[in-house]
Amino acid sequence: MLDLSNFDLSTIPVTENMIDAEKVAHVQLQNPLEHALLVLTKTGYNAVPVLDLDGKFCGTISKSVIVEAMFGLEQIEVDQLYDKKVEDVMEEDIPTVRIDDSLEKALHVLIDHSFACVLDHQDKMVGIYTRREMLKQLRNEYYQQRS
Ligand code: 4BW
Repeated sequence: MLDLSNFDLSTIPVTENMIDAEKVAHVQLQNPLEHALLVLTKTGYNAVPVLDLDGKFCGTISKSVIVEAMFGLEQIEVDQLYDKKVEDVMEEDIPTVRIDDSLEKALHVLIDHSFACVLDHQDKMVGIYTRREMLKQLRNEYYQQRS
C-alpha cells in the first residue's frame, strides 16, 4: 500500500515539475473565437489559459464553451467564431496557484480542474501544473517505496 507519510506535499514546490510558460499553448483576450478553436484543435487540448498582452492570467477557454457560444436559437452560427472574442466567453472564475505555493495547494485545484495555472506576484503566468504531473509524482513515490 502507498504510504504517503514521507511524501509531504506541503514541502514540494509547485514549480518543481510544472510545464514552463513557453511550452504552454495559450490564447489572448482579444483573439477571435476562430483563432482559439484553431489553437485548441491543433494542440489537441480541451482547454488552454487566456492571457492579456502583458502575459497576465485572465482565465481559460475550452472547446465546449466555444461550441456553446456558436449555438443560435435554431442552428449553429459559424459567424460567431469571427464576431465573438475570447474575452466574451472565457471562464474567469478559475482557481490558480502562486510560484511559492506547494503541491498541497495544487492538489485541491486539480480535484475539479485538469490543470492549475502558476502565477507570479504580478499575476503573470509562469507555467501550469497538470493532473498528469501530479500522478507521475505519486507513481514515482509508489515505486520508490516498493523497491
Ligand atoms: O497534445 C497532447 N500531448 C500529450 N503528451 N498529452 C496530451 C495531449 N493532449 C491531451 N493529452 C493528455 C494528457 O494526459 O490528455 C489529458 C487531458 O488533456 P486536456 O487537459 O483535457 O486537454 C492530458 O492531461 P494533462 O497532461 O494532465 O493535462 C491537463 C490539462 O492541462 C489538459 C490541457 O487543458 C492542459 N494542458 C496540458 N499541457 C498543456 C496544456 N495546455 C496548454 N499547453 C500545454 N502544453
